[in-house]
Amino acid sequence: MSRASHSHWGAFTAELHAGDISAVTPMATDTDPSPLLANLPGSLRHRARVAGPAVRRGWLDDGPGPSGARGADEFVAVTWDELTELLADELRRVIDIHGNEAIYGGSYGWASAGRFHHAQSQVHRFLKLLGGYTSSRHSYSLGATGVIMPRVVGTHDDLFKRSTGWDVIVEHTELLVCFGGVALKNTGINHGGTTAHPARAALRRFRDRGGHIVSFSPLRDDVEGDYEWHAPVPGTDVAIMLALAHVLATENLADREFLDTYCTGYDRFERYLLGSDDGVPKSPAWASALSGLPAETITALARRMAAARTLVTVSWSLQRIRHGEQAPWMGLTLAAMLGQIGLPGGGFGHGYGSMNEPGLAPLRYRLPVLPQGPNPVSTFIPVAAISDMLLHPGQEYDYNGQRLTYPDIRLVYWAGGNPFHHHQNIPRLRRALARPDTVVVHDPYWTAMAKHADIVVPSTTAYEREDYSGSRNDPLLVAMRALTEPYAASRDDYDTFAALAERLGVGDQFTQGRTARQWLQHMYEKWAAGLDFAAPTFDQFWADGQLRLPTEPGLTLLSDFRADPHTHRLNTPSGRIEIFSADIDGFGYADCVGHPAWFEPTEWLGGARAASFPLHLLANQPASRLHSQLDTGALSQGSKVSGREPIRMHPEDAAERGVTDGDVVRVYNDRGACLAGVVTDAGVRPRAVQLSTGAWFDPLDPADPDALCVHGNPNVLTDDVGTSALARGCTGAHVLVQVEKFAGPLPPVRAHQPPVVAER
Ligand SMILES: Nc1nc2c(c(=O)[nH]1)N[C@H]1C(S)=C(S)[C@@H](COP(=O)(O)OP(=O)(O)OC[C@H]3O[C@@H](n4cnc5c(=O)[nH]c(N)nc54)[C@H](O)[C@@H]3O)O[C@H]1N2
Ligand SMILES: Nc1nc2c(c(=O)[nH]1)N[C@H]1C(S)=C(S)[C@@H](COP(=O)(O)OP(=O)(O)OC[C@H]3O[C@@H](n4cnc5c(=O)[nH]c(N)nc54)[C@H](O)[C@@H]3O)O[C@H]1N2
Ligand SMILES: [Mo]
Repeated sequence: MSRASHSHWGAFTAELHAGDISAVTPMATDTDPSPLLANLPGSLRHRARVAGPAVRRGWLDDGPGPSGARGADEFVAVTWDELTELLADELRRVIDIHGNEAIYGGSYGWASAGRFHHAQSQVHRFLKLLGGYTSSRHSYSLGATGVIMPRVVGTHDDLFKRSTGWDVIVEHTELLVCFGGVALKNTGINHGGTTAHPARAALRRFRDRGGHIVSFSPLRDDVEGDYEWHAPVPGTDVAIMLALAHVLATENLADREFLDTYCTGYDRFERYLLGSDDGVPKSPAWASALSGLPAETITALARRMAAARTLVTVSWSLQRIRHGEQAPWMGLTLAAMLGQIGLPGGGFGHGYGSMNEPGLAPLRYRLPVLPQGPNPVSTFIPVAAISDMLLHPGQEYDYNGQRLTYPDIRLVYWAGGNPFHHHQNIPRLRRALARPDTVVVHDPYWTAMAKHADIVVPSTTAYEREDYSGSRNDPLLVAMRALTEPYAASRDDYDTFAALAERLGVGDQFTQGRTARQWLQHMYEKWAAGLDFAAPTFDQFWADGQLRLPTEPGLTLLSDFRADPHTHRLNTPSGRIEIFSADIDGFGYADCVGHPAWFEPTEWLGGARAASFPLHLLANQPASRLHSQLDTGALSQGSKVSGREPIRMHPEDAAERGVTDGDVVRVYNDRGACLAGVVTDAGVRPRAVQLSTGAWFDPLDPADPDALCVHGNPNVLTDDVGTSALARGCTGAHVLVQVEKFAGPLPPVRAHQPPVVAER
């Protein structure tokens, strides 16, 4: 039997055998399907699935309260009725005694691609009906961009959704200058799924037409094929961009008319650029000393950029580091100085090669949504402040011009994300998770987060229920069939919340009397009624399996603003691009001033820390899976070295440490350590090493918060510090480490084994 479904990494048809996926065929019209589909076979009945509701032994025996045993304790199997009763009573207790603010329901994460069974939407809707929860803002993906770009260009979403199309780039761009490459390993993915992957073919056509690519990146394979590769000291991109700008300013190559008409504050920025006040011109020689790139290379590139139709693109990784606000802001400023913003094929791009979305035509309509009421609790945190919040209740902090206070969280509720994947400094996270009274996790799998929970709720996967999916830059709404029966006693998150809501007296408000299937139909019909064309009935859509929707091809980012800056004024205080922001300047932050600037990072090869930890680790997105999802699958497992996550390093760095391909090494710094398997590659910049995220956290001794991770999760090493007081975004992309050969007997990898679940 075979059936079709959809995922964040593409649409497919699955062959089914014995209740599991046995083979997967990509949607026929997808000309460059994601290799991640290969992780699906065998995933539905894998032993890492959570078979039934489970409660941590210590919590069951002693009741709610802080506990350092989280992550080390055994579990006790309970029935669904027992689970519903325990969890409902605990929610009631916390709300009655501590108030709704004491529930942290941010629940960040990617979960499934479906529109209805979207775990975050479900948990948020449920908690709102109970009186609300402390929420989180922005994402680990775009923590800095999400705050800085609305302030300086009036939007962050439109930078992706309404980005310059690949078709326009192919036809008009002459020079593509990439900070962070255009990594095709990342374009397989889109939130909500994507049925076409045009980036690889577009880059090929771009080159065939005579287009040139210049890319700055520590990894040669961040761009495929022939191009001009520069591998400066990681983290020095802003210095290089400043030096490019310096050449434009001093050689009269900057477009003054564009700066006068469409921007504000260039004069203030130029004083900094030229060193008028600090005596430090941000010249190519200055940037050369920081980045290791020859000054002449920078000067020559600036002249080439001014002479050609140039698109400057900044990958998202560059804002996932300390001072991450600066790279997108400075990339925009550089593009503004070139004066090509809004011209076909010129200007600014953010995230080509970070996600499939940039370069794709947007839908003309929004997709069907699960309606959400307001959250009665207004308290929120910037998403990556989770450990700070749990460790420092009552503490004040700065964020985006506001003075906020961390709430006192008693109950953490997670559905659809994995903090042991996404958060930095896992030893600190484990101490933070010991603080609340209760931790609740819904997940289909025994992730490290589930193993650290008190109450574990077994969710179905997207392939065991009906849904539909799509994303805002993809023309197809795709029906997701139930491929198999739910595994063991797992339940849809919706059904779990419906039962809890019923017990807590808000059952009717939560379900509105609908089954999941009725919700799908209801959401579809409500949506279809607002369209200006006749969509098929729900039954027809479901029978067809997909619905093609009109898109807006041929976009150039900010072309309407360029054509008419008054009618299309930007949503910034000046209505223009803010090269100087009076608002940000007014906040007085030492780590984010009124204009883009170079700040010395902590985790970089040019600083004092590199004396102890001389390698720059790139914790980038894995080519072999989406985050931690399906780490058990064939593609992910096939990439491991002696069962460990691969660490790629330059052959000279390996030789210096007496290690070679296939060796297991200990990667460490003063925060933690993990094992990894060596892969040498001359396409990695010397003194940079790559250890992608996503290997399931696997502590050698689960009772020790500082335990060695035997599997290779880089977040045991990363620093839990925000980008700046402005955005407090995630900074997990970079960390300094040392690497040494692992001498001892190799500990087994147990990450994908369930914990002990005792019968009652
Ligand atoms: N060091 C470092 N850290 C990083 C990054 C980095 O570059 N470097 N990148 C960051 C970025 S950009 C991101 S987006 C985050 C990603 O972090 P996450 O989104 O938290 O990671 P995922 O592994 O996708 O976690 C999704 C979880 O949802 C579960 N799930 C799937 N379907 C369902 C469902 O239907 N119901 C429920 N209840 N659960 C479900 C999966 O099993 C999985 O455990 O990581 C961040 N962390
Ligand atoms: N296969 C796969 N694709 C994914 C994901 C996944 O988990 N797996 N996750 C998706 C998600 S949620 C997101 S947010 C996006 C993230 O998209 P990005 O943040 O852009 O992805 P990364 O792979 O972390 O980084 C891209 C490249 O930037 C380079 N880089 C790192 N530091 C520097 C630097 O200082 N300077 C320069 N010039 N280059 C640098 C690295 O070599 C890296 O390969 O990816 C999405 N795509
Ligand atoms: Mo992300």
